[in-house]
Amino acid sequence: MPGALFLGLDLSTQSLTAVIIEPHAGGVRQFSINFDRAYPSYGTRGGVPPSDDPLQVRVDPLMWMEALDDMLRLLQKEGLTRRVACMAVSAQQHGTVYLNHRAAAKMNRLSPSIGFSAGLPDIFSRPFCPIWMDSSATAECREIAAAMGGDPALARVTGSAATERFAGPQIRKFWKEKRAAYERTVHIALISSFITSLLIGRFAPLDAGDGFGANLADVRSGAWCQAAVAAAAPGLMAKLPRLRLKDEVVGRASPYLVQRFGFRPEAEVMIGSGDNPSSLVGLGLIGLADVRAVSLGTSDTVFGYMPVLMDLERSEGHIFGAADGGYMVLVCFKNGSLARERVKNRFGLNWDDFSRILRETPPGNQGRILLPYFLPEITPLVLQPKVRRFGGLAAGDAAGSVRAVVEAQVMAMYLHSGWAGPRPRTVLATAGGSENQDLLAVISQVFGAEVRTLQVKESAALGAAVRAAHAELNRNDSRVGWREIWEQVASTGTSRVVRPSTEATRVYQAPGGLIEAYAACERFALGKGPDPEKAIRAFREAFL
Ligand code: XUL
Repeated sequence: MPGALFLGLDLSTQSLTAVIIEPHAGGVRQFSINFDRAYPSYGTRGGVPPSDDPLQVRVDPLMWMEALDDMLRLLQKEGLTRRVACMAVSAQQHGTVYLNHRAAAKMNRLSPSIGFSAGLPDIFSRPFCPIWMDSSATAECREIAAAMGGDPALARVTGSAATERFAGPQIRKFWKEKRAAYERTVHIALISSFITSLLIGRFAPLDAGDGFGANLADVRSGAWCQAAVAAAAPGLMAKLPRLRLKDEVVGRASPYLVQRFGFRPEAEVMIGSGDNPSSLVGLGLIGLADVRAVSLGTSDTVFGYMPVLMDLERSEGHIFGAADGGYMVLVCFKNGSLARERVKNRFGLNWDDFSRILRETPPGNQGRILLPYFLPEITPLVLQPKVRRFGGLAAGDAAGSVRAVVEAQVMAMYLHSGWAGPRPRTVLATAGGSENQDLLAVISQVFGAEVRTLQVKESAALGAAVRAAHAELNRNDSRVGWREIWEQVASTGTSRVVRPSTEATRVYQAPGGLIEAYAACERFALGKGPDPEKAIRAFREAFL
């Protein structure tokens, strides 16, 4: 179809973003809806409703459905929907959506005169969906790990040790606490397969990019693991979506999409995926094992492509599927942009002040260290939020705190991604925080690597659009490679390159450097090591 467009929709924690690409013509169009601003009646802050229990983070799926409706309307108004040849969903990972016996039929026969949320208010067996920020399933993690012979054994099979935010432990908690509602559940989707289901009007399968992040699948065979599924909850296998190892088209635009928003009935829908696996595509990393990505969004993540499945017995980090049937490695930090924002707001700064401070303060922060656990942390696992200061960092020291929060985040990325393969020479930075050149400078100094950003910052939505284009351009077995398609449609160019400084990197990485002192602070906070002040003194003696 001449002038065909490819649509990527990314439902993240705080917003819904659409990216539209037109191969050959070049150019990317982008639209975004921020949940807090657009839907005040849900009372969200940063996309989630406030909760008395910091471990519980649950979101009303009707808000996501309102946003989907509004976004598709907007695209229709712009005259874009009728030109879409294929579309794909990317979504925040791990969140589970619980659907009842009415869901399939109602999705299928939704009247085009009303929106998703007004037409489908009663398809849920659980009104709120636990999302990736929920850390409340620790007891269930322990039970599942025990049933599977311990965390190393579970990680060898499913790619991850038992993880609070993953579907297996979350579903187990639901089964334990709300048995009748669990019995009423006929289908448990992840958010990516749920939104895809809304587009095709029936339950969609789940891809391995998102599906492996559940503690339920066997990452070698690519199928649900009977033992892990049984360890989560009885009768669960029948409620799970079909799992698919690589990208594939899962259906066409539903009659609802055609009539309400003007999509063509032939418009195809690609399998959905998580935001990180989608970013892997959007950054052009499929097939490249020596580049790592750092995504600076609500969560901070470090991830990269992994061609061959390697040693899986770890207690941290994850292995997910990649769009080409290969694998990706990922480490996730919950105290990402929200922690940077807390420090900025606490001192009444704006982002320009924040950047200026990063520029004007020395690498190593003169040995002042902060552990930024404003929220419960995922890596390392810290369930009780608590900000700790070391090396004489005063609570009222604005400049010291700005540098300390960023250094802590980046040193944690460095320390906890060492298992994921050789250290990268290039890091691609993406998502909101990658706009900040001075934050990129810290990444480049700590990693001792060149940091690049691409012009399009929304790599997850872009990746979804590229996945849609890949499906269309590979119709009739034409075998157009991922890299080729990415270069055609998405490589709108590097916007920035930050090169490391050997001297600054030495401050972090040399023996006795700040990374060692930071690691000592972490061990101390986790109850696994002595008071770190000695390590900090040693750092000061060597580097100040
Ligand atoms: C990854 C993770 C987060 C969410 C954020 O494992 O939990 O990065 O995907 O949207």
